Amino acid sequence: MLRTSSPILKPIRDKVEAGERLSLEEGLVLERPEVPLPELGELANLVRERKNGNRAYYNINTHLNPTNVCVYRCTFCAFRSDLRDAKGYVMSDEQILARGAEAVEHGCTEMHIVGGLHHQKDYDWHLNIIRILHKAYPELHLKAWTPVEIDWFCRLSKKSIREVLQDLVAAGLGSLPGGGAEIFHPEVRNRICEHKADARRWFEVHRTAHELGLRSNCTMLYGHIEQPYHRIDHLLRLRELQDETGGFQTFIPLAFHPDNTGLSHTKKPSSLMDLRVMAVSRLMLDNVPHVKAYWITLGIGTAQAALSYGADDIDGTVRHELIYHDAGATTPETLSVENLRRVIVEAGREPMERDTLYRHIERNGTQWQTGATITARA
Ligand code: V47
Repeated sequence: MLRTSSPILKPIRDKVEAGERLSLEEGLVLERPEVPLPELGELANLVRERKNGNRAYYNINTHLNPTNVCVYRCTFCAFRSDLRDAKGYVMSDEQILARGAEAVEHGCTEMHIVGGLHHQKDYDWHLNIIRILHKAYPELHLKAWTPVEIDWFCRLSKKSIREVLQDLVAAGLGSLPGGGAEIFHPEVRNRICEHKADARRWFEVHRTAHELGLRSNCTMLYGHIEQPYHRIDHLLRLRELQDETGGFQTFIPLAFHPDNTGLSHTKKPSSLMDLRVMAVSRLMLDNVPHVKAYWITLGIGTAQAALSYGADDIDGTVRHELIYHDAGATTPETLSVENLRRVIVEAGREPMERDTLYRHIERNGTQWQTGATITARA
């Protein structure tokens, strides 16, 4: 039984307590400012603890962005570069392999790989990144390329989504990250990233990945020009595919960082908005096992609070993160395992290391082995 008492939340509270699904209209109620945030948090926490108990997951991971040169000009992006800009770069195979070596030295279980769409790099250049890393470091899980990139590879190779994903799996791809989702609704998408893969294509890539047995994540970029309706619509579209395939592991709400972007006139979302979006996401996405409070974008304090507002994961050690730091993130570049665990314990949760596929990791320093699969209750 919950302590909440607000009349506006009563019918929703009854449904959540009974484990029933919330509608679009109810999602819009949750978004209303008169709904007290602590009560919303308490409801989301009920779902979070039902699914994942007191545990909070983290992993030991690193990022790789092979190039920032990009043909697209998404207004929210501070990372992209033109080929001739001073900040433009392309990594060589040696540099990429050195990153793999560094990851293994640090005991990483995962490398998160995304980048710009470089108009002078062919399909095989991208495939080769996965191939050489997997060959040299087969123990490292490669979580790579968003649907925006997969769609680009389809154009480069004239292959279907399925064929491209099959090529990538054969090269060593482990799973897909959640990026490129932004906001699906065309009223927003057409204003912030009109050139790139639309919602239909984004879902086609994840559906095909799930059909091939791959797991993937999903995200939502919030706190820019979108309205509450667009966020709820976004969450319901994700919930619909998850009903169909069950292939999403975790949802990550991504707080917009405006510095050095085409939307630099907008303000970064407040911590209160971050917590509201976290809680609403947990309540609406009743079929996604995990919700992640990505500390890089939220900041440590808000990520800690988010562990009581629906989130059960804080991502990982992270290293070489550029997308948020180019856009003004003031969080550190990496957190040590000791610090990650301290952050979780301070938030009153029990830290548990996981791999990308949510299997428990048994670790002794940089040596590790995969244990049992962690199952979140439906
Ligand atoms: O798709 C880009 C977002 C995403 C900005 O799957 C921005 O585990 C805020 O998807 N302010 C990439 N957000 C990051 C991403 C991700 C991160 C961590 C873990 C996982 C996972 C996925 O970052 C992009 C876009 O939505 N983004 N620029 C910005 N200025």
